[in-house]
Amino acid sequence: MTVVFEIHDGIALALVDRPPVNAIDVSVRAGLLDAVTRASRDPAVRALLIACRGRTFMSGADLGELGGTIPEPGYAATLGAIEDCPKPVIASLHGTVLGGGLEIAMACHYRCATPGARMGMPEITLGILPGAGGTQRLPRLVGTLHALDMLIAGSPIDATRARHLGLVDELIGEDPVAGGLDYARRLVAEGAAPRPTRLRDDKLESLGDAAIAEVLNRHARALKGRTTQQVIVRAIRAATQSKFADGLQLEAAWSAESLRTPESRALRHVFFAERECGRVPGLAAPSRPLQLRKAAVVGAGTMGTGIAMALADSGIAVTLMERDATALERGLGIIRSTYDGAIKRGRVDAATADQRRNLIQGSLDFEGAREADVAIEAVFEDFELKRSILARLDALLPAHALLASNTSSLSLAGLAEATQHPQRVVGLHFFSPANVMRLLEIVRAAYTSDETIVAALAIAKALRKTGVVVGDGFGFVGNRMMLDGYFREVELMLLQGVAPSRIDAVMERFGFAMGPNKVNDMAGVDVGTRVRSELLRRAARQGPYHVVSDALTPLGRLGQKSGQGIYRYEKDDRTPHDNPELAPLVSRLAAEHGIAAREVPDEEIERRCVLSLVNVGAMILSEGLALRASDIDVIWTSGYGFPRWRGGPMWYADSLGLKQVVDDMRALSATGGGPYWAVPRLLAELAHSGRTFADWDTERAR
Ligand code: T1G
Repeated sequence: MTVVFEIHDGIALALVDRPPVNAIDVSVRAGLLDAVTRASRDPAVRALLIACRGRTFMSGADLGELGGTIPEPGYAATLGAIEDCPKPVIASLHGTVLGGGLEIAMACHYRCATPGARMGMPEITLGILPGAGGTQRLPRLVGTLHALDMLIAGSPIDATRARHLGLVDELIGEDPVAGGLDYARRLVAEGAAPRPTRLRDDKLESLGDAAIAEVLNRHARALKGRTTQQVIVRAIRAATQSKFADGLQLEAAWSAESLRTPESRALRHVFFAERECGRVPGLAAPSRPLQLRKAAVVGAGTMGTGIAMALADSGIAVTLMERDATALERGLGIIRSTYDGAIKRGRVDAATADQRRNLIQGSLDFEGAREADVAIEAVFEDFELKRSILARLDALLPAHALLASNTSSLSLAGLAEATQHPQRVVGLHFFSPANVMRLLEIVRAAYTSDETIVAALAIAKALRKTGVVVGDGFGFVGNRMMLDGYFREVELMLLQGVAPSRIDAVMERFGFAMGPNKVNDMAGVDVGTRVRSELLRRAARQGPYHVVSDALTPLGRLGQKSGQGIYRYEKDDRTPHDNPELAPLVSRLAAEHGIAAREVPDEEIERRCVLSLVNVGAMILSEGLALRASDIDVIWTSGYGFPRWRGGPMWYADSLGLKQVVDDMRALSATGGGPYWAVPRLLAELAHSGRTFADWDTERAR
């Protein structure tokens, strides 16, 4: 029974129980409708309380149900019945009250909330216009401007703010059922009457274009390339300019339309892909829960300090180890200034920052590893140095502990062979800044045991990272696609005389937050050169292969940090300017590699950049270095800035049609990329059989 109906001293209780997040499907709607009917008819009932079992009130419509026709009773019928109930209906909120869950609450006459409740309308993150009255009732409860901001931001607000805005009428204790019943009894005792939200117009004010533009500008960065905000604005206008019933109908029609957009289908794909990537077929459930109280991190450079903060931010005590006091002090200084900056930007309060900072202790020896549950080495990319560090840590760590390397290019198996327990060695490939970036590539080497992978996935969850398990190949997944695909093709276009700023403009228009040449300069041209030199020890690559960057590095043209790279930078300014030195260097290199300059239209720039990713992605799948095409989409959308609303490179290829993609790759092989445009076997097969990468994932999941 999804909705349990009980009566407690004249108060009817509709208790929703659909784990794990009480997502709303037809059984929930039918159960609520039945509860309203029974409460209305029973003379002993004075009011109806709607509450939920488990960790949260309803967290939205069941996304699985949104793909097709929504079965009856639908949202309009269910929420209309709640709103029209002749007795007061109260919603008692706890956990994450999102989307359709908040819409149901807003159709109730009164709302109370536990202190930890958070509520919001995240539909924009899924490319959907709320479809259950949210855009029509929210402005009536919190005012039009706040409603617009909440719908555009998509992020939840806490119970105190909700109380302040009038979305919640009462804050109760920790128990939503007991507290809700108390509140309902008090309302009945006070003679509170039903209070349909649709009739509450006092906060409904029309918004002028300037006010709307101000809200959109405030979220401009997140809205880049998006369209859902436009229909949200239309729905908000309808709320202030039409009768409630008309606004509701318009919203329902526009919401159904939004569900059919490629943008929404892509965003929902990424939502589920991020939940699927944590599942590795064939892995047994852990024999004991992960113990993660203490960690050891070796290396206090950019990556080591970021990893230490990611651990401390999740409440884990960290020993940060360095070989000399200067390097250690520098690392601890980076940590101090990072937390100070976070306090200044209001990202964290001073007390929390102190608490986290104090969880990180510096050390000039490895003794701290004796009590660690996990040790992560994050020193610079030197094979022998990393092997010696892993061997020393392995000798000190307790038997249950995990031993990890943050390498982005070296053979994990080769590193693991330096230890006595290679089965507990795993790659934890963080992305810079490691305390911010959500992606974590979990690299499985030939020796890595199932238990170790299970523990690594649990560490990712504990750090609130998106952990994706990948194979121990050349550049793992993300970097391989960047080096063999995207950035290699960019460098070829530079040799063909295309200006870096044009390539960056095209890819930023495509939806990347930053163009590839700017990323190269920001990350450090030398970093790419060093990673490549390590990688090319593992496997050769046909030239020209990143010859521009690898010519800039020895010249000290390292990018932003040296004032020159692909672009030129003024002192203390990150604005890229054309670099007059680049063109002559490029012409010389082009001549050396026999590459002729030619006109490359914008459309071709985009196609070569994106399809080079798809090409290498398909090869990686063929080689079994990624479990799912959707894992690759997660890696690129959460680690490399590929626009989420395009679903990731593999989903995007499906949306183009794989037959077209194959034809394009064959045509592109004539543009000079030759062997890099050979069509991977898997891709040719899928295109030939009219299947997609998504089909391939589904087939393999069976
Ligand atoms: N539908 C279906 N399944 C859902 C779901 C949903 N809305 N939300 C979560 N799940 C599944 C998820 O796939 C996972 O499954 C499990 O629940 C736990 O989730 C009409 C149209 C609530 C904050 O956008 O943000 O309402 O992997 O791992 O980290 O206008 O889930 O275990 O098999 O994420 O604790 C609006 C989406 C919908 C909220 C919990 N609602 N969910 O986070 O757990 S649109 C949302 C979340 C809508 C109306 C419109 C998070 C969470 P599995 P989890 P978590």
